[in-house]
Amino acid sequence: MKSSKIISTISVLRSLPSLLLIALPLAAILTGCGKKQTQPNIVIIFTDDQGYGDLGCFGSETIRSPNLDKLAADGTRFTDFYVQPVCGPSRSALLTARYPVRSLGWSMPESEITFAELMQDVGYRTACIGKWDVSNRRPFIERMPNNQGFDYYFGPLGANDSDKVTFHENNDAAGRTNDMASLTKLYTDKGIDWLKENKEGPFLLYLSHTMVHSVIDASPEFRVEARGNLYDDTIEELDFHAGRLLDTLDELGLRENTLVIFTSDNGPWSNHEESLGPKHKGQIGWGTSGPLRAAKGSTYEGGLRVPGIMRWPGHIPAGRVSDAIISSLDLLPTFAKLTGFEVPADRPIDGFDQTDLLLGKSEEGARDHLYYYCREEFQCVRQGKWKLVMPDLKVFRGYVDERPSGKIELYDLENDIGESTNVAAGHPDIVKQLLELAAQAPQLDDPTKLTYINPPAPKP
Ligand SMILES: [Ca+2]
Repeated sequence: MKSSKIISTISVLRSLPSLLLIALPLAAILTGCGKKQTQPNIVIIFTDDQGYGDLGCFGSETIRSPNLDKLAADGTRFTDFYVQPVCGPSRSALLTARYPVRSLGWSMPESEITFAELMQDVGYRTACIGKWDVSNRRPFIERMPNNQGFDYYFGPLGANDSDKVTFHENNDAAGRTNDMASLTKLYTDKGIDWLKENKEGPFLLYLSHTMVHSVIDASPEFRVEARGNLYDDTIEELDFHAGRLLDTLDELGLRENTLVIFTSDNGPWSNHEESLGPKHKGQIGWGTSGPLRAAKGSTYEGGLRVPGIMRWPGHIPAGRVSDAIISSLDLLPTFAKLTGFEVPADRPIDGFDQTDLLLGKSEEGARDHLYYYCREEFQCVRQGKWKLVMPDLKVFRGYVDERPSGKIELYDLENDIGESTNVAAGHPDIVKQLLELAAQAPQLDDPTKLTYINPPAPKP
């Protein structure tokens, strides 16, 4: 562990008794005395720009996704699973349980503590394969996966907007390709190899796909020319390779003791003309938010509510559909409970331990509310079925047609999932309550910490 994270070391020392409870059975595994592994393996399959409506089990009538549909049938499908509205911020929030105004998105500093680092400390082998996107898309070694908790890394540090990707393997450059159709199989092959090498567990595999971020492409065997929808072809290829990964868990006898999580980093690209830059060659990923309003970049639901699926046989109820509010922010505190590490105590943590929700001991879950951000601007808050959109918003993203209305907006998501009717005027008490909650939303503490994909040149 790095010296900059010494405070969390102190908090770990304080909790030695509970660590011993974990360490003892772990030691039993390591010494081969035949006791069952008590810490679950964890596999996260994270797609890019896949919309809420872009899976069979989330209502798509055109995409065939038998493997992920089966994953949902064997586990729990979360209808109210939230991420952040764009790539880098979504990843820093996922890895640290901290809103991007704290974890800083593309600009995530070395001092952030990821769940991978914490799991290394309790005996896990860890790998990140695929898109990283929290080191400003540059090889700043101190902010790359090997120094942020992952024993093994293979993938591109950034996105594929330019129709090519440059790989790193650990901290070393590892070639490049402009064959976007090859990426889903490549990452999956690497993931399967790593699983075989680390099957003794416990392990964490974070498989972070480039698809279906534009520029999209699918391999010839997944192209359905008659359908004429490359996006759907690309999702079907993702589903096929997710199936291969799940089959590998079965073949290695790891199905029962592996928690598998599937989700997307943000909503889909919409068909806004601003998205049709020449570099995309017309291959914008025309995903769909299903019944949700807007798309990637927006803080209407389509921007950051995405498919969420979790399977852990015998632990997570099978065939369940949950409408509890749950976020990728909640993974770190939940992993803490499941794997035996302590949540960092030296900094604010925005995630909640959702273990009881996962295990079926709670239906409502641990999360009472959720804050929504676009870039550094706080924009909305949800509590229960109510969602408040703040007035006077300044930021919007070019991916979507939506523009701020300038008014307070209140939506009843239970009865109006598409946020079509602003009911603020009829519910002043709810508006007041949510405005009080909004006043507590975390804010960027230092305006010089604005997050950028590419950091501005240093001032002379
Ligand atoms: Ca994305």
